[in-house]
Amino acid sequence: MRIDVVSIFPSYFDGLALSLLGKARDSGILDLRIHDLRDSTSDRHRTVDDTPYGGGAGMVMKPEPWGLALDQLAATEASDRPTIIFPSPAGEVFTQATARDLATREHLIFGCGRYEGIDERVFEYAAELGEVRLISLGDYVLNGGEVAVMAMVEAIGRLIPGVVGNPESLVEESHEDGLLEYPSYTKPSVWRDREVPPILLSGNHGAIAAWRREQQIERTRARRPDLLSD
Ligand code: 6GU
Repeated sequence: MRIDVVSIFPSYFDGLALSLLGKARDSGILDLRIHDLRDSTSDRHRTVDDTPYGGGAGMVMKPEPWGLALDQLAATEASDRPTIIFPSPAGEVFTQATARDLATREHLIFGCGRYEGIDERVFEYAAELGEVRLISLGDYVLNGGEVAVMAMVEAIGRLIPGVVGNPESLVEESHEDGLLEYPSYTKPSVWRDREVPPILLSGNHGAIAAWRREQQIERTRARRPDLLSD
């Protein structure tokens, strides 16, 4: 899978060289490339923003650098029509289902906005190059798309076959079956007077599976009743 990220703060993404995603990049499963939007400017000051038409607070990202950057990235051999994602608090909410969907794509391009946003015509133009998605991490506001894209790339990247060593660990996770994960314990069996639930030491795999299921349902009801309502 090919993933391109465009940002005016490319060093945010240094962390993606670490851990499982770093390994996936080294092995060639994931071709992840980070691009500086300012490399697509043509003035001496490498300007990426300007004041909003109609007035108002803050600055808006200019369309020209985005047009150049998207033209270059959409024309790669990675796919005919990339999926172009703009992180935005005004977008659809990112879920595990979104991650599963995006993990099947050949080529993702993420465009990280800053300031008050990107000139609206960029989204219209991008739709000529690929499928455009505006995606939010949740109902709160970040200063820009970078942190949101880090989260999305990690959630998507770990679903690419071969990135997570043991595929079973992908199945037994919060949200994969619509429920929160069951509690986990390891040695010692007693720690600071607290015992591991005895059923986990019983060796009865059927009873353990049933107990874990109950725990999942109980936790989901207590913490995330919204997940059970449909
Ligand atoms: Cl994707 N971007 C920004 N700037 N803020 C957010 C977000 C995205 N998702 C939640 N808050």
